[in-house]
Amino acid sequence: MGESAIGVIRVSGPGAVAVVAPLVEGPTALDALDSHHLRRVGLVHPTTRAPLDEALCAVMRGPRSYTGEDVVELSCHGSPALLRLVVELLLRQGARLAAPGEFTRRAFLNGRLDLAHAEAVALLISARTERAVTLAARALAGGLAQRVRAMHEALLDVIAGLEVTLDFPEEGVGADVKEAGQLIERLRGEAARLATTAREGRVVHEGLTVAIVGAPNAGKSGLLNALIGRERAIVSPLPGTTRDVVEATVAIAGVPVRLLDTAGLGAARDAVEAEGMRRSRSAIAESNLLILVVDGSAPPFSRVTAPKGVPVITVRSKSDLPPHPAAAVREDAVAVSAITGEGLDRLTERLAAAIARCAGDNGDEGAIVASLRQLELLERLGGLLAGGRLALSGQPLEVALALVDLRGALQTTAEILGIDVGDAVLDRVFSTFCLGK
Ligand SMILES: Nc1nc2c(ncn2[C@@H]2O[C@H](COP(=O)(O)OP(=O)(O)OP(=O)(O)O)[C@@H](O)[C@H]2O)c(=O)[nH]1
Ligand SMILES: [Mg+2]
Repeated sequence: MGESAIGVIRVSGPGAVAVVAPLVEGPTALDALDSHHLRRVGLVHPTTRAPLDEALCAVMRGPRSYTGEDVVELSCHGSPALLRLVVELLLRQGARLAAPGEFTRRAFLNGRLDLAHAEAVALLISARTERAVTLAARALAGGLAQRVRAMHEALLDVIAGLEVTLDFPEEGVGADVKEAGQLIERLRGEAARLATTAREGRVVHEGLTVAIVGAPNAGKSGLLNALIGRERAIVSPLPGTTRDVVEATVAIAGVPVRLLDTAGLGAARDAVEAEGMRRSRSAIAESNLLILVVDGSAPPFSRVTAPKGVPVITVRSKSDLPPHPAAAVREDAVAVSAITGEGLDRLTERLAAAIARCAGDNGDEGAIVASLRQLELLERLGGLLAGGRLALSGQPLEVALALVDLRGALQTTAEILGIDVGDAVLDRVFSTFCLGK
């Protein structure tokens, strides 16, 4: 909590008006305030009646409120001390502090929004780039929920049809098994597509980690500074300058990218350098992509090996200096000078292309973002539908077996939408919310 222009205190529940009323000065009867109107009120200490603040007060009577309950919001001035005092006085009147996400949890329990919608609220609040905001706003508008609800309905129909087929095999009633198989195959494709775009959406939302690695003195810290446009890391002609990992975040292709400048890798001369190199190796291990910096103006140095499957972009640094005759730099290396800025654009383009391979580059047409919970469920859904499809295409047909998978798939779509989910799921969803939402 810090100083701000205003600070909003939100009270929700059947007793909201009664809890706030003793703090409101004079003749303004909170009870008589019109719902959904802002009113300027004097706030006073409930027993001494000493003035505390002039605030704007809104009463929003349930069920037409965020939580579906009576809600009172006080927009006070943003002094942390004042806000703490007002909250304390409200607690003495019988309120209690809300748990993280409790307002949204109540909204969900009161049927004001579905679970996918509630999760979209959390995604929107934690979005860090414009592109992440676009995806979360689409989730809030029901992008994912609509598509999953359509699958849920289709599954209900096909399961009902297949159950009839199973019960009356001779009568030609119920679902046509071949058609049902085709429908399930279509749903499987849809689930797989949703899972893929949701996985890409999570990259846009959470961002990527990129370590800048190479030999001591290769120009790594200079490159970090040039990429972010400020002197974040110490640059010096002494090899072994960087010891701790230095972090900075930039947005590339709409994705938040955490750049890690690391200690140069080589033969350590003392224990501190050895610890620095150990940190470099763990930075490499947690990275999605590496920038390998090779000094083209110096003789070749020990090579850095990237973990399997992690893409590497090689940079030939210090391109403003004449190349060293023995320097061994890959053909496809990007020549960059941190001093003149040459090659920085090309490097950013290469980074953007590599990031697009993880985050999708379909111009966000139809792209979605989902919570981790939803993503896991989408992947499970695809697997169950594939199982159901397989059971219906075999000889002999195994309709009963297919139904086991399809009922699982139906249950999974219900869980994504938050129909019939238990407290454990709700705890998991709402614990990721910030306080006060
Ligand atoms: N001419 C030229 N010199 C550079 C460039 N980039 C870095 N240098 C110089 O190279 C030296 C090492 O640069 P750093 O960025 O500190 O190298 P580093 O890879 O971070 O080194 P360690 O942290 O010691 O591993 C410094 O003297 C820099 O001024 C460049 O693009 N051109
Ligand atoms: Mg350095």
